Amino acid sequence: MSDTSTPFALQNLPSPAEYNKRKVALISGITGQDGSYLTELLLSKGYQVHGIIRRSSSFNTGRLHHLYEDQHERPNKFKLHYGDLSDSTNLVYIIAQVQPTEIYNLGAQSHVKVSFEMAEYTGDVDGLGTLRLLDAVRTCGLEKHVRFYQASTSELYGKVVETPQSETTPFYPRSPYGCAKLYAYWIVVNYREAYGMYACNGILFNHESPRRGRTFVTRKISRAAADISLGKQACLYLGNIDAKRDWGHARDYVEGMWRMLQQPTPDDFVLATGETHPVREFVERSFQTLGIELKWSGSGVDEQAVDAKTGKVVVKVDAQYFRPAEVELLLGDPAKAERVLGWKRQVDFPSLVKEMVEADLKASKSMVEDQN
Ligand code: NDP
Ligand code: GDR
Repeated sequence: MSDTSTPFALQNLPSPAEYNKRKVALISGITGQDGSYLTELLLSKGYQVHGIIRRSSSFNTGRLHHLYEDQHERPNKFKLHYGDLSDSTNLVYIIAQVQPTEIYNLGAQSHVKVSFEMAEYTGDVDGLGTLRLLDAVRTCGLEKHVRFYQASTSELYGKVVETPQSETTPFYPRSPYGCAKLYAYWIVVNYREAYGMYACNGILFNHESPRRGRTFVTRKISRAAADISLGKQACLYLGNIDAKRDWGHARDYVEGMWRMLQQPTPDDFVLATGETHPVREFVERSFQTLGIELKWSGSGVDEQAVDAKTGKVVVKVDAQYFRPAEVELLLGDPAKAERVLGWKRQVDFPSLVKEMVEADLKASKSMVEDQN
């Protein structure tokens, strides 16, 4: 049998039990939507939080701004490190330095449509990046010490095989993003089984918030509705408005991530609301929140909606936003997470839409350019 031990392991490590008396988290993707909420949660629980950020010519830490300032007062509580999921040596170095007790792998090229244009890059970062991080843990000899969370996704289900989708539903990804995340899912399962690592897949359905990236459909809609209501934008152009998603609030979902790493044994869990809504309904509710009723006409790529009061076209379907292959319906079954983790989403769909639209209305009114 070949030797799979780790020749570069850190020396003089305490036993796993002793090591885990500290609470030290390392987050890849800390500058993203989920990274920012997770950082808040872990700091509130007394963790020392380390994050991996990418070097960028433009400012990319806007979502952490309120926490970053605190860093000067709490220098040992929150620290950012330059790094990238495509750089193995860098990952080994960061892990050796930080010696985390929990790693949350949230870093990814996370846009499904972009993954069709950048398929190889998405495979490298979202798929192999996960392997690099797991191997970095092993290289440091920390595979029995660290708990590892992988940001898996409902995009693994892709084409509808059954609903609601649960931990036992077969996967059928429909994009290079979904395929890359499929590799990541299985390499996590494999390292758990092969090396006894505490590694979990959180199979998370769509979760949104006022911090959602601006090119994802919910935030694109909430921003446009706010700007249209203020006369700052004429029309919102969208792709497939009949796609259905199970949308929850990101703050609820990061709580579920943390809970997964506090169990006696590692396992995989779906986090979802158990409800599904078409993109069209998100559009209608967003405009309703601002007192605008929509009247739809046409069909397919010729569909559009007017403001019922003014008769102006405010929403139009645009073929350029359609995907080469679509995930038509996502509806998750969170029963296992509710039973085992005691997790339940707190924010319902109407409240989510309202919070996002009101936040964008406020930002648009005050003309403040946030960095999301
Ligand atoms: P975001 O797109 O908001 O954030 C992605 C993060 O990954 C950013 O911090 C980004 O950095 C970072 N990143 C991108 N490429 C690299 C790289 N090469 N090396 C290191 N970091 C990188 O995603 P979310 O916060 O919404 O999602 C978090 C994770 O959860 C992702 O893995 C996503 O695929 C997954 N997921 C998300 C769901 C959702 O509905 N939000 C549902 C299920 C899974 P930068 O800021 O510099 O771009
Ligand atoms: P998704 O989210 O692909 O589910 O992936 P997105 O918000 O991009 O799309 C949701 C649905 O809306 C349709 N759609 C549009 N989407 C975008 N982005 N822009 C449009 O103009 C538009 N018009 C219609 C899409 O076709 C799709 O059906 C998100 C990401 O966060 C992933 O990282 C994560 O894994 C999954 O959610 C779960």
